[in-house]
Amino acid sequence: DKLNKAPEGYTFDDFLLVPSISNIEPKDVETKTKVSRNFNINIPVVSSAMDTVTEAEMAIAMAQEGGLGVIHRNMTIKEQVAEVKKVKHSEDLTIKDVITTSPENSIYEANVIMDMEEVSGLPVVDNGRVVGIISRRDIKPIMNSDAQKKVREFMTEEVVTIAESTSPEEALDIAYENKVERLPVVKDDRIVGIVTIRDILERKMHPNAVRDEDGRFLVAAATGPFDLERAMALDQAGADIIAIDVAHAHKPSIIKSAKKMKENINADLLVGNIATGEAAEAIISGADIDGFKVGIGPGSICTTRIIAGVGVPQLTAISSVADVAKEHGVPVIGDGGLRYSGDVAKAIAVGADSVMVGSLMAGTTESPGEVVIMNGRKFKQYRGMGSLGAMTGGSGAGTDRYFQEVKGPMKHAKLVPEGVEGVVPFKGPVNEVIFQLMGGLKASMGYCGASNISQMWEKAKFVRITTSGMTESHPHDLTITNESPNYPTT
Ligand code: RVP
Repeated sequence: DKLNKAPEGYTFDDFLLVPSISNIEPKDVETKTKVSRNFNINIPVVSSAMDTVTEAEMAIAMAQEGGLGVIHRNMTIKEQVAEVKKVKHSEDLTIKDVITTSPENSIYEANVIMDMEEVSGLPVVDNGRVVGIISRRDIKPIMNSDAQKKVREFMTEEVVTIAESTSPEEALDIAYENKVERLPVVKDDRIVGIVTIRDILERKMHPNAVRDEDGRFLVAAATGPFDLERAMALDQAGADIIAIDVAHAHKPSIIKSAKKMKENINADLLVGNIATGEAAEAIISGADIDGFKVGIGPGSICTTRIIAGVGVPQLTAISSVADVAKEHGVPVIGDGGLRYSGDVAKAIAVGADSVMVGSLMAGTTESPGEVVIMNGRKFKQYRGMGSLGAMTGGSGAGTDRYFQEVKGPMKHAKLVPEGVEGVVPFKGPVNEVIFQLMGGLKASMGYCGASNISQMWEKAKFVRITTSGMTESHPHDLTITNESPNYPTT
């Protein structure tokens, strides 16, 4: 009887979206969405809190593209706080630890400083006051003849400076008007930093970027289910969203802990992972949370469904949670199992506000780790947080993610992994991967007649398919000779 009553569970390959009447062009589609109660992102993609996926570099790239990165927690609190701060301060226009030279230094010394610090100009500072500026352009012609002479003799004395309150636009105007590349920032006659045109222009190159009220990139960070100390430190460091990161969040002890965390932080709080409407119901009624992460076992590196025999196929899981969450205005992130842009479209169509991707972002330039070459092809490491490597490396975050007891030193711990370790093909920079993913999603929304995410929830219709339907869907009856950027064959 238990089996007769069992519901069916479906995933990405069990359905296709049905094309419907549409006057929507992909280029006109709006992909803005809620990632948590109080934060919007411009593309519905979040990178996983995994030690081979998201540290500061990935989080910056995701925010620049309009998505979000969740900094993993397989490191000390101090290290994770530093990663959050790197993201928050990555675009600070004023470089505070400004490198300077003195008027009494030799040209040779000034040149060494520029080489070592990789800058092309230096403010000349005497007792904290800017008395000049010297650039590579000034130095180059005299390096052979006058290297021993003093900076004082060759520096430009008329220095254009700005105040701390100068806006990026004003700074750009001032720099152009005066034909200078860098502007020392001065307060009470003393140098407190420097702004370069290059930094201002770089900022303008990402029109889709997601920022907080102060113009800084949005960033999220993971904490353990009971790690209030970490949550509070991340909150203090400026994380906009904190994600409780655990393999099974439907537990009274975790709901209690989430309630307490929420009361102690300003950031939004995401709770996950869950895979059922009942879990969503229980968590919402026990804690005032700001978002759910859905997915038990769909991850490409995950073995939970095999080792524990537990899970819910991902489309059914998203749909079950979204039905409950939507009634309470709680956004849902569909986490894991996405391989193609079509999967992103299906996850959203069934009710997700956004998706979380591990494998799709692992192997990019911005993911942690080095490129390795095997059989002439480039790869990067990708591993589950429940894999032996991740559980015994870093701060051992994987052990409490999977409720494993560790007695004594980690290296002697007996662990039951729920994930594997491997490599994925090197994919180049995040922006290229995102371009393809969003191109596919927008195409899908065009086919479905949806001009934004909430229309996708309302309008998209599914057709149930068979294995032969899926076989027909993939390229067939040819040997692919030219790999597409959005359809990898290895
Ligand atoms: P995927 O994108 O399919 O690679 O899945 C990534 C997701 O898998 C993560 O966001 C996380 O929810 C889950 N994960 C991470 N580690 C493990 C594991 O070791 N089982 N699973």
